[in-house]
Amino acid sequence: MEIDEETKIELYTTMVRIRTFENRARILIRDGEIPARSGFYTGQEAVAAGVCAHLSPSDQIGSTHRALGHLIAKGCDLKGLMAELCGMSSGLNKGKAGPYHIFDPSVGALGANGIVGGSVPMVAGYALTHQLRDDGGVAVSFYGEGASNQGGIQETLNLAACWNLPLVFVCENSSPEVQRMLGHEIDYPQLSIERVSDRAQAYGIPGATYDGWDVLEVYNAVGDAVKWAREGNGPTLLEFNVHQIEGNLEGRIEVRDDERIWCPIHRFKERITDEGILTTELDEKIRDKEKSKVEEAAEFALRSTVPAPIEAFKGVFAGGP
Ligand SMILES: Cc1ncc(C[n+]2csc(CCOP(=O)(O)OP(=O)(O)O)c2C)c(N)n1
Repeated sequence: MEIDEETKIELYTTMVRIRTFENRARILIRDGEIPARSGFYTGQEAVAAGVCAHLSPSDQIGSTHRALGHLIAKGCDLKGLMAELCGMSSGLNKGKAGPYHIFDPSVGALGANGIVGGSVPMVAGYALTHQLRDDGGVAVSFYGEGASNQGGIQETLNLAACWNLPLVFVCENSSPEVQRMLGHEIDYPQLSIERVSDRAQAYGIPGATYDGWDVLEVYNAVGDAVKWAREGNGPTLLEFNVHQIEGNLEGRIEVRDDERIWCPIHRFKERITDEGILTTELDEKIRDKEKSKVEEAAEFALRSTVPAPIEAFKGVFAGGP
């Protein structure tokens, strides 16, 4: 699929926004302003950007314990997001969700989920709603390879296939060598299941594995799967190999030389620079703009107030005190 220049810049900008936001959040954790640990998405930005570029606010995503990238790409308000991380009453969920359960239905972000694989069956409910309403909407479920053997995910794959749900399964595989699947350790080629996406054939749905560090490859693969789902053809299982860039990335957007080969932002920057789409001036403009938006979000969060203790009882149970 030919991808236009505007879309390429949009994908690049989304990835820069995620990296910039997470780097700022790392500093806030270090400074004790975010009173919780958070799973970071550094190195996986191409997947969230490439997936969410195909979705509108009326399409939903279900996310993981590394949700910030997904939530930002889906359009969550940066101020509300940062304030939520800091546990403030101005946060998207009034400071009650924290990093692992942030959600924002207004943009179709069903939310982070601290339960590995937990959001997958839930987001299938949105897919069923789209099907019943016949509104052409889709739902996307993000999960990791560690989650992929959870019973709830296998049941959801089965149900989505049986009911032909408009649901795209997006598995971000960060460690292909530690799959606990049949065929990995025994020599039965006819039973061999080596990739998460190999499971798709058992459910009779399309499935394939792609490079998750190549944002254009992600964009193209998801474009086909989303179109397939919107047209009523049912679910697809997409697996993206990713590399989680570990280490101390505090406050810097660039990764170390030895990490660059895996860095989706660096790779894409080189590519669109070679294509003459990204100039040094445009790159600086994008980075400055994202940095100031993230800084505004951090200032907003730091100026906010923590919820009063009584708030703990509100919005939790119907009929509470
Ligand atoms: C049901 C459940 N089991 C175990 C955990 C503890 N846990 C947190 S992260 C994690 C690993 C998840 O691996 P994967 O799904 O591949 O995601 P990744 O961390 O690689 O992005 C585990 C086991 C959990 N949160 N929920």
